[in-house]
Amino acid sequence: MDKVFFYGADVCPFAYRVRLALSEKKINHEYVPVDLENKPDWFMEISPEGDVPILKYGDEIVWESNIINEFLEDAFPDIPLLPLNPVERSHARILIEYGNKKFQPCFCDLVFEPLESKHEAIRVKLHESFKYLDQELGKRPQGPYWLGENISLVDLTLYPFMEQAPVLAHYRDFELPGPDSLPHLHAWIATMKNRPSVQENTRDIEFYIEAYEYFVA
Ligand SMILES: N[C@@H](CCC(=O)N[C@@H](CS)C(=O)NCC(=O)O)C(=O)O
Repeated sequence: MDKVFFYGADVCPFAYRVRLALSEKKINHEYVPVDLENKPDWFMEISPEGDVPILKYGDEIVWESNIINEFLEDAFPDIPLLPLNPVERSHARILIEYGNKKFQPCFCDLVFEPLESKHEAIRVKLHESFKYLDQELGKRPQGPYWLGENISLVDLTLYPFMEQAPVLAHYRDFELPGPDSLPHLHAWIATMKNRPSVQENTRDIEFYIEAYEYFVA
């Protein structure tokens, strides 16, 4: 089998998606942490956008967190993280698409927007997005994961931002509403926190607060 190298950074929520997939699929790999504040030349040579995460499979490079996770799904199908039924697969991808195109850009806008005068409008949008996720999850009462009893790429795509959300309270005055307001989301977050893949890779909020200084500067 071709050797798998994973280039990431513990602070990066996109890299976290891939760490979770590697762990869930029990893929033997070598993790190479990259210092984002001082990216080495060898890394810039292999990373098309200068971003983590990057996966090296044999001599080939794969990039973009969700594309990497889909690649892992194709190359290592033994422990699946997408449903086998094509319709259910497409529905999973619609949720992933929402996470990528609506929820996560809003989260990142709040992190990266330097003008305080613009923060309130983004906070409102982000609250709406968390509410939308909670309502969507509520329509899937079978649980405990997004697609039912099995963890999937949907969980892995969204969870890293849940773990890092308290950073927004520290830097951007954004409080994640509690279980009264987001009951389904909080129940799912609690389930994820117990997952061995999360426990192997989780970092505490103090770590994120310090590491995010680089992003919010
Ligand atoms: N769309 C990319 C986003 C990756 C991304 O933004 N990575 C950040 C770290 S979280 C990065 O490497 N930034 C380069 C830098 O900080 O110079 C993905 O999903 O993989």
